[in-house]
Amino acid sequence: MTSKPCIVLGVPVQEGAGRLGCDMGPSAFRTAGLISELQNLGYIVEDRGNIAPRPLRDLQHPNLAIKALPETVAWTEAIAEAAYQASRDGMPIFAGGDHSLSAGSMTGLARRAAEEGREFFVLWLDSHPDFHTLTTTTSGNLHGVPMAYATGRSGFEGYFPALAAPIKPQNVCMMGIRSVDPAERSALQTAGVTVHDMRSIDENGVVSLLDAFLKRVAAANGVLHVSLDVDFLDPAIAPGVGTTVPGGATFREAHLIMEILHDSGLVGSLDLVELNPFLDERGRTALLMVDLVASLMGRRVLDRPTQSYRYTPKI
Ligand code: 5AB
Ligand code: MN
Ligand code: MN
Ligand code: MN
Repeated sequence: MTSKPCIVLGVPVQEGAGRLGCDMGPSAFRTAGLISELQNLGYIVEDRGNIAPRPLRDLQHPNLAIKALPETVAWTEAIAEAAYQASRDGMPIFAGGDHSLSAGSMTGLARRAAEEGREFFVLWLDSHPDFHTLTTTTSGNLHGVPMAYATGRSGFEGYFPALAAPIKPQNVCMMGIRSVDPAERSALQTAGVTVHDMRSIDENGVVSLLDAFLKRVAAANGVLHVSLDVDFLDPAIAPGVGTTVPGGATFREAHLIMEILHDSGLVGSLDLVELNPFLDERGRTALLMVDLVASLMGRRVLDRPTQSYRYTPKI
């Protein structure tokens, strides 16, 4: 997929989620073999260790439901800068950490893409759209806002860092969606984001939905970021997450998405988020996530391309 090194960044942020434990995610990913799997596939891997948040500032928002706003902003500043730097040096892989991580990763990566004159796309694999603004969130858990922030929805100004390059909603494709709050639903109606809910996956299958999106990325000579929330997967196979939603992607659907993404040669960066090792069962969710990374990065069952190989890989 890439001859560039894989740059692994641990991001032990947990303040964005409703329950504690995502801070152990980076350790669990490393214990599950993230680094060695990548090396076994032939990549040079640079593990940059764990990111630390910037100093806290006193921030208060009129929405009193919001939790940990200073902490989340401090993390977002640090992650965005690390993402911007790492994307110059290789393929960044963010081992989270809750999904507030993506407020930093996506915006730092989008800034890099804009500077390089490349169109930036996001494949969002999640049961939730995370499309709340600071005003609409009722839980106050800021892992529910990163996509709204990164696409430039209003209400983040003066709290979160100013966006160097807002992501075009038309460049975002969500898959696996099955839990949407009323305010998110009405915002998504007009936003221009492509949303494939689980029913759409049931009816069409992941292949045609993903192919249509990848064709658009390729036609724009775009760079693709993949954001993988553990709760995209069915909780029966991935219990190590705080926000389980039944009816998620199966083992094969998830792997097939990763295999097709690999063959496309379009993926430039990856978030692995919402793993909560405290809720996991003997590491099985961490191991499954690492297994999916291996498929994304080119592991094959056979020693040759599969028969349905549809892309000319850009190696
Ligand atoms: B996740 C919910 N919409 O705002 C909210 O896991 C859930 O990163 C957010 O996708 C889930 O609290 C955030 C009910
Ligand atoms: Mn999420
Ligand atoms: Mn989610
Ligand atoms: Mn979650």
